Amino acid sequence: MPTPSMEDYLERIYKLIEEKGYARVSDIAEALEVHPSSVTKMVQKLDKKEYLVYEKYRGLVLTTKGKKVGKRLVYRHELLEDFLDLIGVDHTYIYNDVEGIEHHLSWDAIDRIGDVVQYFQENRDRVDTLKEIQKNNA
Ligand SMILES: [Mn+2]
Repeated sequence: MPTPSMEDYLERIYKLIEEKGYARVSDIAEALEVHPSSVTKMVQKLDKKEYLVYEKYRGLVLTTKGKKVGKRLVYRHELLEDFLDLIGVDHTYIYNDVEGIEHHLSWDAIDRIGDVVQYFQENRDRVDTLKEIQKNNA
């Protein structure tokens, strides 16, 4: 099981590769707001754990295991953003809230939240009903 910090890196690397086709140490450092030397250290650790293959001058490539985990982590982040959005959380809080909770939920909880998101997405009247409750509670 990757640590929260490893998860942040894998999530970011997966997204960078998805968006740009590659992930350089400098890109990762910028995206995570950390020093490039920290990135190099973590990338070596992820290499040792077989999430990626890192060659100093050729960059890094996710392994099958790294891709699988990265994809799941990006999905988890996006699902939690959708969830907080659906339940009406102010957009200015959503990103930081997700960063705060994403590493601390079981995959069971993630899947159950997935059910709730589906429940609302399948019938937008349900969102209106929730908004009605929230209006009365405000
Ligand atoms: Mn995240």
